[in-house]
Amino acid sequence: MSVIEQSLNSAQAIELENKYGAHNYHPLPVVLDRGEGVHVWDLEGKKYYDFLSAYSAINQGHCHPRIIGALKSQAERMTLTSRAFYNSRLGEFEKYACEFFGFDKLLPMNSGAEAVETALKVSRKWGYEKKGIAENEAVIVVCENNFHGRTTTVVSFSNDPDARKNFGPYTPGFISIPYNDSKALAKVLVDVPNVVAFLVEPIQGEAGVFVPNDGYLLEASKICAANNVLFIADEIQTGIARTGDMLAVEHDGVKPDVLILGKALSGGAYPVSAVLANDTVMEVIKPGQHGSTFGGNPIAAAVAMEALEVVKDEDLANNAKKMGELFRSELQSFIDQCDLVSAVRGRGLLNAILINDTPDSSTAWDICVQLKENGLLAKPTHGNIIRFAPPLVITEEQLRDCVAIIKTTLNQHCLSKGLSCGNS
Ligand code: IF1
Repeated sequence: MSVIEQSLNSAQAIELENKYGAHNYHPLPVVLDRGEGVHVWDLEGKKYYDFLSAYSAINQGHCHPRIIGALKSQAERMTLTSRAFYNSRLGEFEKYACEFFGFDKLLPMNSGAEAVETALKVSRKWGYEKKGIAENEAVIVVCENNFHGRTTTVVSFSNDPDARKNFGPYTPGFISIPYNDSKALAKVLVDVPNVVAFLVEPIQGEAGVFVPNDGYLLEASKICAANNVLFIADEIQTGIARTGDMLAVEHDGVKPDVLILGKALSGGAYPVSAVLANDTVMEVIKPGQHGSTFGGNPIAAAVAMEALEVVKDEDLANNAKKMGELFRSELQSFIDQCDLVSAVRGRGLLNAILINDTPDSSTAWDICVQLKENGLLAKPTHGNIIRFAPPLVITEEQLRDCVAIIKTTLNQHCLSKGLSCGNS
């Protein structure tokens, strides 16, 4: 019997992962086996609302028929050629995505971190060959509390001890400034020579869904332009309609010099990431200077085109905007009467609540375990923050059902702790 057909129960599946898998995660105790739309089922057949969407990779909903159809038909035709040869889908995808986002060129990769690394390399090379920075002197400005992936260069500029500690020696050439502070950006570009780029998340997801002030991204992009510094937007988590616009930078009317995409670029059906830029930047990359075995493979191209088409056809950005407004207003009225939760924040369907307890408390975790019991899956980030990010295909009826589950769960927790809470 093939491994896939083995019928495990959840406890057995968890035991296998604990015994044979590296312990680089601490998952919620649930074993997911099937997904469709906003729902997932565990091995015992229990149904849940998915309020994490695989960290915003499943914006189009689990197993979207059009995306799976594209995956299947391409997989039966040609899976991988390497870039030693052309393939029949890549050019079509590159054209489609460049026109979709308004750039001259696209460099295809696989994981988000690979795309971030690609953007860093292209920016450095542009700095040496176009801006005239002395070799090995390029500096890239990043924001405190950033999350851009887990490769050793990327964690070199993280200030999260868990992400960074004992992974040195670290890659030099990065300087951190406070997030949401355009004056700090202006100052660092005066004080620090050789800056080639500014890398920023339009909303800081992992840090706890920190939404910057309106106008911050626009101000930052103007400061970069005035100093001949590339503005790099990491839209791996905030992009592809998650925040109510196709790209989160659109909220400020910003067009980045370098755009990084991943996650929902494929609808979560296949690892696809990409860096987009205009010719003046992308032309610094010549044959043999960058690449990857799977980067730009025919399946990735076919799946990503269909995934983007679905976002457009189903108007997911507008649904995210509307459902997000409903979600935050519903929770705000509840929070106003609840001691347990101090705030709800976010944009579109990237939201989070702040639990009124210390980050090292187990309160947020305990609430997520209770949410699971009540049929909704979410995960804490940084201890006392719970991120809520359902697939963007969620209907108003489903969203109201989920708000009711969240309110009931918070009430249950309040009751168990003798706290006063909102109406149910
Ligand atoms: C984990 C976080 C989210 C990202 C941004 C690049 C990447 C990510 C803005 C790298 C990836 C994932 C990674 C995953 C959990 C998740 C995450 F909690 F880590 F930070 F979403 F917030 N830029 N985020 O959010 O993309 O290489 O993973 O494809 O590593 O635990 P990747």
